[in-house]
Amino acid sequence: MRAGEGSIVSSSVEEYGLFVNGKWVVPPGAGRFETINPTNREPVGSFVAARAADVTAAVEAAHKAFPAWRDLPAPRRGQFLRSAARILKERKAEIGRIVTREMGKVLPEGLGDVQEAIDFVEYMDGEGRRLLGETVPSELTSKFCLTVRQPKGVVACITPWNFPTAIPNWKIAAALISGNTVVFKPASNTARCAAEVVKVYEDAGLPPGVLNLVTGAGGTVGTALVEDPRVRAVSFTGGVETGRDVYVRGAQRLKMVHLELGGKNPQIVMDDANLPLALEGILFGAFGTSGQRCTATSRLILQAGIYDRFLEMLVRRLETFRVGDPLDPATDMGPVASADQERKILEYIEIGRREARLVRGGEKLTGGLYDRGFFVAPTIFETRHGTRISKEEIFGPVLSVIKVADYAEAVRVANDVDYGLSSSIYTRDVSRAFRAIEDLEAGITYINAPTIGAEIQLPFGGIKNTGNGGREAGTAAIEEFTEVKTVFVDYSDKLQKAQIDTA
Ligand code: UN1
Repeated sequence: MRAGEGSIVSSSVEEYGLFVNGKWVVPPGAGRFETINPTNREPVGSFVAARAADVTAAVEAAHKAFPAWRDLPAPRRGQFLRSAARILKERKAEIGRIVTREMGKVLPEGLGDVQEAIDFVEYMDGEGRRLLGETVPSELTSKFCLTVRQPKGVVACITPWNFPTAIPNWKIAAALISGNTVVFKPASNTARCAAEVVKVYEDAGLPPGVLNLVTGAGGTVGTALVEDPRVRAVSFTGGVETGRDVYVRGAQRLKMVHLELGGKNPQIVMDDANLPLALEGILFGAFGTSGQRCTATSRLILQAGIYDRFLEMLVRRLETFRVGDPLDPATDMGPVASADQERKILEYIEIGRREARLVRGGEKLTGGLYDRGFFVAPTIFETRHGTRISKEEIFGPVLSVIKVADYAEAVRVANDVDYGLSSSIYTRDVSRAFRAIEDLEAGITYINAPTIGAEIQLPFGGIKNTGNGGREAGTAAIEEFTEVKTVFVDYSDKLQKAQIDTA
């Protein structure tokens, strides 16, 4: 926000308010928290720790704005998305740098995060001209049967820190084009990115109350949102534990809760694979975003015939893999996102040291720049299937390498985890590749490509503990945020009884 329009610019760190009913507000007496740059611990922004009453005010604003927004034809709602996409494009370089500063992913990925937001917002603008229903024949004469999509009302979008502009936009743009109004609760450690996303919609001229931002602790803000009776649906991306809590609270109130949770995604490399290609795939899949994608590859399942050779190729390649300042174009991998992340990853590395063989990395990096931020070495363990590191989500640059005898064992190992988001197989055997599409228990399967990098025009989501059945992105995004109404139009001018007059 611009100075004088709600922002209070202090000499040290910029302060942000909540965005409620079209205004940046600082509720009297509210506490604050800061976000920091994980590369050097410098502050990035200061934000309001909203309380339950502040959440209520945001829901109230969204509730009041709903009727007029719902009544606006979807293609005209799309015009706001078109403006938002244009602003995002104009500000891509600037916002991409903010993503890198606040979250730590390397700059090309920070820019990619914003590009994914742009792609999706543009795509949803187009969806506003479809919002497809069905028309089907009636069993009676002079009768028309169809379905239409209607918004749910006020929806809550609760988002993680790992894609701090893309994932909020996946939810917000889909919710808005469908005619809902939104209360947006971002992860606390990327609140600045969230504020930038909201500013984009503000500058796009979105009517007051249609999109509201509440920052603060999940236990307070998230809970108040999920429990408010006016919030009709909750879309949550984050960890399993919080997701389960959100689901249970929502279930008690019979709300639609959409969950996108963890992953333990495998890349399988068969003996017949293109090994240099599979090597580039595992580097990007396992260590891109410092392993902090829900889709990141955390298990490398190698067939015995290429096991030693491929592991050696990987270890050799990592000798020239650079960990450092994510703004430096020479850097391959930046820090992990926070002190909490670093602690959790190092704990798992300790567990791995006890139960598996450490091949490479396995430590916090120290010295120079490393001492100021949260840097963990790209880490590789050789392990048998079944160890904790081979089955639990770590969400960091830690890869478990597992040897298998054949395709059947590869699939058995790949599937024997609690999650089912992404999966990948490298093989030159086309029949086996198609077989794997059927066999791998996951919402997404890649053939000869890494487990990360899904495109926004297709559904995104997973099975087992990864979610509760829904999908984001693609046309599925519209399903997430709409109710289907079934309509029968009888123009026969007489009472026609289905199932009775047709027998
Ligand atoms: C996530 O990590 O939750 O498919 C999202 C990908 C990205 C999105 C990841 N397009 O890797």
